[in-house]
Amino acid sequence: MINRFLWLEHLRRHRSRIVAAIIRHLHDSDVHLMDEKVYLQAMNDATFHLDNLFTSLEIESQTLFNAYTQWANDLLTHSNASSATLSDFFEAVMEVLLLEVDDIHFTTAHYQRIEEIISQGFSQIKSAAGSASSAGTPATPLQDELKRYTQHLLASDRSGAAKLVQQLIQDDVDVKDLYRHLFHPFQIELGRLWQTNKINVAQEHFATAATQYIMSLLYEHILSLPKIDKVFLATCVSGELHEMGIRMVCDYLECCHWNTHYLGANMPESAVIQAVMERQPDVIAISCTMMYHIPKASHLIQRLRKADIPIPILVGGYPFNIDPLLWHKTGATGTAGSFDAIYETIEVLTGGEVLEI
Ligand code: B12
Repeated sequence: MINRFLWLEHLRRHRSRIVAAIIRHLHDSDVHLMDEKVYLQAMNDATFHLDNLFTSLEIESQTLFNAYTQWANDLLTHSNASSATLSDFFEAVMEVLLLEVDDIHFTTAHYQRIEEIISQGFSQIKSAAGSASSAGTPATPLQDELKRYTQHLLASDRSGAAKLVQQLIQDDVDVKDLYRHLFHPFQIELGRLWQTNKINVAQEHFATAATQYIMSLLYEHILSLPKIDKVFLATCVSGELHEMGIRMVCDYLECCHWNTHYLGANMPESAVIQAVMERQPDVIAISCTMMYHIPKASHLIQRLRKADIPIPILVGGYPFNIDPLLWHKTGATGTAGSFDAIYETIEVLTGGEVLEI
């Protein structure tokens, strides 16, 4: 279970004030000369870094904080900001937090814990050139098709990408392979291109929306497949906008003859619980991409358990692929990363069932 640390709650309660103090510390006397847009951006960035730091401490995951510092460093390097910016930021965090030590809510020992996680995070950063590159990826099926699909969408050619997929269906390519070897790697590559400043937010949004559209063209086929008497109910935690991953998982499981009940992004806890009560699924799946949403996944699981719902609960998404011990801390029954591993896991959890056609 994820512990609720009172000292972290204390810092969270004072987050806005701490963020403002960090900005003042970083920009010194220039702070009142800052353009409003620049100031708001600095506030957003600082809040984002702090939320990730506080969550790493709360879930006690050095692994995730290391991944975060690497990611933030890569992002800043590719955005042409000075590579010292992130370390400047965390130095300012330590200066500001020193003034917060009051020996009652926030002690020297807590301060040292923060110092330790930050210094370990920084000691493992690799140069951005190596860490965010896609070079050296092994050959995969549909590799050429993936290249062409990417070319179409980066050239804003949605119908070219759709025609390519329709042709693959006509050529009897397994729909599951489209998820495994086309849509999934394409979305990951899109993230890398955005992070390394090779495409902008609009290009990323366009390509993601186009992939959603192209996936929807497959639904007639996917939903008409025969189904076993099993239901997989899937949701994102509240605040979480990344729903493509769990949507793909649902489509994939429909191809494996499961029924899925997909709730999508940003689901309020009570509505998830109500849907579970009404639908009575065989497996509940909770997806979470942003690290700072992990406590919400844990909280939702606690509420489901308290409601005496004896259904296996899986958690998964980006951070769970980085820290292999994380699922356990959320109180879930398990996790899995790849489509095949997810299918195998739910088959094991529910005893398997042979499709009778
Ligand atoms: C598309 C996208 C978005 C879209 C999402 C649209 C949508 N409809 O889903 C939008 C524009 C909303 C978005 C917003 C943001 N994004 Co975004 N996004 C992406 C991107 C490019 C692709 C996501 C995706 O489709 N992945 C493909 C799927 C298949 O992968 P997946 O989700 O991991 O799912 C797999 C497994 O994890 C698993 N799985 C998933 N869920 C579950 C659940 C269970 C129970 C199980 C068992 C398994 C499982 O199954 C899948 C198959 O293997 C990723 C890049 C990436 N590497 O993922 C960035 C990425 C996740 N985003 C990122 C960021 C920073 C953001 C923003 C903060 C940007 C901003 N400044 O606003 C916001 C945050 C929004 C929020 N509050 O949630 C970063 C996160 C980095 C980090 N360290 O935190 C990434 C990694 C980009 C990058 N490389 O920098 N994003």
